[in-house]
Amino acid sequence: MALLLLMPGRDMQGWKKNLLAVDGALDVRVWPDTGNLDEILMVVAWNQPPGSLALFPNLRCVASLGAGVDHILSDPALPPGVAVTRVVDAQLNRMMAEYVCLAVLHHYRSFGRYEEHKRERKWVQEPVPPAEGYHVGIMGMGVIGRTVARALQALEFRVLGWARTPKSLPGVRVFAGKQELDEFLSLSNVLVCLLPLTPETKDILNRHTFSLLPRGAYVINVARGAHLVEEDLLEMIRSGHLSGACLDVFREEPLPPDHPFWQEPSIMITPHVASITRPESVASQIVENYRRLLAGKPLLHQVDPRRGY
Ligand code: NDP
Ligand code: OXD
Repeated sequence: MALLLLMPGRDMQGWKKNLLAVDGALDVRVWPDTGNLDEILMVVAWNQPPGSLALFPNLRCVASLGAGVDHILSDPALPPGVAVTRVVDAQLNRMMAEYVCLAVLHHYRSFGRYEEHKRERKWVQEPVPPAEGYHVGIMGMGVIGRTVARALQALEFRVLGWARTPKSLPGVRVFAGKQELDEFLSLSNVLVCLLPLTPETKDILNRHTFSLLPRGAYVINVARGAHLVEEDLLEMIRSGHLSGACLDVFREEPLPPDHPFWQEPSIMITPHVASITRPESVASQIVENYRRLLAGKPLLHQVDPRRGY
């Protein structure tokens, strides 16, 4: 039986080395050198080619290389009944916390304005909003959202959260479900999207959502491009309702060179790097799941396909 790395565009040989460092006896194969298709029990997938997940008659598990599983659950080639797992990793959480804190501070301390002033050789002191009236609202209070909340709290930001189900977190007011979304939005001076992409959350960052944010609010999308209705963001920035956005994910990646976001001065763009899975950090949980599969034991970090995350 074998484990297949199916992650075109990633350093698959590097991943193989890291998996073998955990267990040198593993049969690890690297796409497209699959060998006998019948022997593939588990696939580690990211950007998998269309149709590829249907090639393995004895496939029992598809493991996402990252925290999100939308690319697997939405793949029509995923055979029914195959388990789907994801990565849960302290390093991944920490990197995301760094990125979001940086983006929030960039907005809070007007660094975008200082870049403009420098271009014009202007010595202008921008006001700093009183901390008590400045709330960072996080959509998605999962493993990563909660780590981000703690990092922002360490900087003494007022943090709000929104999740599907109620939860209590020290010092964070968490709103739950559609019925509490409007109030959450009305209080969020910065809106951070850390939701999984599901049919319920697709397009959630839209004109209506933005219109409920306080005037001058800032949007940070580090989840998935399909959460954001791109033309609505541009419209709300151009009308002055939103002060800008920091975007790490896009409907089309890489972002096409003629995309209007490149021209918008108040949109910060990064190329899906907010947090990156490091093979040396997660190899052991992937190997552990492969062993559990062989032993018929429950898997770590298995997602619920009906819930979508
Ligand atoms: P989790 O599965 O741990 O958490 C998901 C959170 O979203 C939960 O709090 C859940 O609520 C909430 N949620 C799900 N659906 C809804 C809904 N319909 N309404 C309200 N809340 C909802 O995910 P992670 O924290 O690990 O990761 C979040 C996402 O971040 C990933 O799916 C991925 O897309 C993205 N990501 C992006 C990276 C990047 O580099 N840009 C890197 C890593 C992740 P509840 O708690 O009630 O279940
Ligand atoms: C992830 C990502 O989901 O990198 O981990 O986007």
